[in-house]
Amino acid sequence: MSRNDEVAALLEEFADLLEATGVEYKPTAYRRAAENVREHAAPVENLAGEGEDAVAEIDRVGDAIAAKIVEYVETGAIQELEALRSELPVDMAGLTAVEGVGPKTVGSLYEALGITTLDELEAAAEAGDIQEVSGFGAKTESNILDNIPFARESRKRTRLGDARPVADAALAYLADLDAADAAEVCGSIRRWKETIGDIDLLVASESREPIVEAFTEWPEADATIEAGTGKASVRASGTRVDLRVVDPDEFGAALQYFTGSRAHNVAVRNRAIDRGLKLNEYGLFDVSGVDDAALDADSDADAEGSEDTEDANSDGGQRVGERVAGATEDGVYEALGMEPVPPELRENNGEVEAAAAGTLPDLVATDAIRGDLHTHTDWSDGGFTIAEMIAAAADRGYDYHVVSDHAAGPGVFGNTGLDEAEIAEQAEAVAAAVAEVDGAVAAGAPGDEATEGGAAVEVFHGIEANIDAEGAITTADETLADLDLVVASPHSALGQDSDAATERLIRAVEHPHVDVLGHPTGRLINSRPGLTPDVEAVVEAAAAAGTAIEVNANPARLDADGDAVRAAVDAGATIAVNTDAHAPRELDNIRYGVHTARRGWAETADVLNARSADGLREFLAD
Ligand code: DGT
Ligand code: CA
Ligand code: CA
Ligand code: ZN
Repeated sequence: MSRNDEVAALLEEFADLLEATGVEYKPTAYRRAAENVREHAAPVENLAGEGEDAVAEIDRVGDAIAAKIVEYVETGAIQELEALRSELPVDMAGLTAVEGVGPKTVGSLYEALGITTLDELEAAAEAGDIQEVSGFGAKTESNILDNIPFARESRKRTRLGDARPVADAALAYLADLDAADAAEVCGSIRRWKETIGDIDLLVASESREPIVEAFTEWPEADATIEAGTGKASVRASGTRVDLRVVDPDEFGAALQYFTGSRAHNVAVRNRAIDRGLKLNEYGLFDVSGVDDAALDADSDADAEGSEDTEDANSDGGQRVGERVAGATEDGVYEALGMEPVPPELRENNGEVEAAAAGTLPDLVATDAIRGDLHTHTDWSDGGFTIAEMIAAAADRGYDYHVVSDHAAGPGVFGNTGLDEAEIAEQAEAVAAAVAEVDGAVAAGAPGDEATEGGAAVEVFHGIEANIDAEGAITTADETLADLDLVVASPHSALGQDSDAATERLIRAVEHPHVDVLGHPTGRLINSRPGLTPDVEAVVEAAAAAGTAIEVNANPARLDADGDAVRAAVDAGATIAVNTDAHAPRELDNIRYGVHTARRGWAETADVLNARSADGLREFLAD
């Protein structure tokens, strides 16, 4: 965690506690300041060294917050925050993991009933104490009770977006060690699953001890869980990180094995057996000349403890027969007559057969993305100006960028959403920002001079409109018609039943002005289940209507998920991968969306924003 991240987290905690104690407006100010501190290029401790005025130079950081930041950097604590913490000694993260429970509810329930933990919340709800608190009713109480198991369950697995940066940091550290020949992440994180149980890392090296020792000394590790011969586990950022060190000539086989999934591995291993081969974490072996007794001695490659047999002389027959592959992972697949299988597909959902037939999809890659179709600015709930967001898109070398702030409507907080007059006003502001930002041009006619060289980012004015509970779009048609692009998303009534959700989303994708269905279910990973529509029916309607299905790349959402993308691609629908960025740095989240689309077998040709600006225009014109 950088110092800026650390201060931002404190300001966010501050905001939650203020909100819990019933303070108005201030929490929003603290959250916006947090966002800007996190994003700020200069280290906050340097600014603090220069004094409060320097800190207050950060956008949306006023004098009061600047003073608190200086206090923190100088003393290691903020008095007022400490006081709030002792006034409200609650497990905020645990309690707010329950859908429908926000900081304010946490504050009220602490004051009335002294609830500080999830267990206490559950006990109080079961005892019927919550419905007695003013402002709460029997309905709220039963909702809380219903949502507690999900909240508890969800806190066991780490979201990909939280784990991936930890894995990347560990990988960079290990790859840099002199004794490491090669290093890779494996397990569910290499498959880009939306949540992960633990992080798995693999290193190839002739000398295991120095690698294991260096790993336990990794500065970002909070504790060592265990350390043995050739393997170790540490805890970092609340997640378990497993390391295995293997011989370089066995690295490919180990990588294939430890990437999983188990179901994929079973299918691949069966293919090996059919060909008189034996596949395990040590290699691929030709066992046609080996007698059955030797094979039976270790036939269960899955046996618990088999990993401990590392010495070639006491490997219990794991390295039996003639080695035909194992140094590289591609070599393992090729020796089995298969195309190498991209990790995202390894769930035994047809990829083994496709790889054998040579028909694996040409998956979309992150560098194929040419622009973001769903981004926010400070005109709604984003933290940055239109010009700042356009400049960030230009910096990334995108061909185009869509400004799509929230329209007013159900589920959009307070007055953060734009009404029709404000949308018209914003059109002028977008034009002004385009004129101001170097390397930006207005979304022009095809063949626009500035875009021909490919250097400029074409800016489209869009909107994120709201789909109400019945599937109507809550912004006027005339306004929608004037916009370059309309993303329509559900933000309210996310607990409605499946039939209603299906009808709602079908009606939305069939709306003539809707171009993209944004975060179709509205789920938040580990915190809100979201809508549960009949996915096939929705994607078929989208394909027929020419409306794209969004993969929202915000790692809290990843919505549509891989399974829904697969259904959409099978139905012939178009996919859009968007970050929904509220800050420049969030444009980087695009990779989470792309890898989710890959889990859904999406090819480059399926993805709307992998097309040229002209291709995008053509889609929008239809
Ligand atoms: P996770 O951590 O729960 O998100 O899921 P994974 O897939 O990362 O599972 P993990 O960490 O238990 O093991 C990593 C990979 O190693 C797993 O995907 C497949 C492989 N593996 C581990 N143990 C076994 C086993 O007993 N049998 C088989 N076939 N594969 C295993
Ligand atoms: Ca794992
Ligand atoms: Ca593991
Ligand atoms: Zn949204």
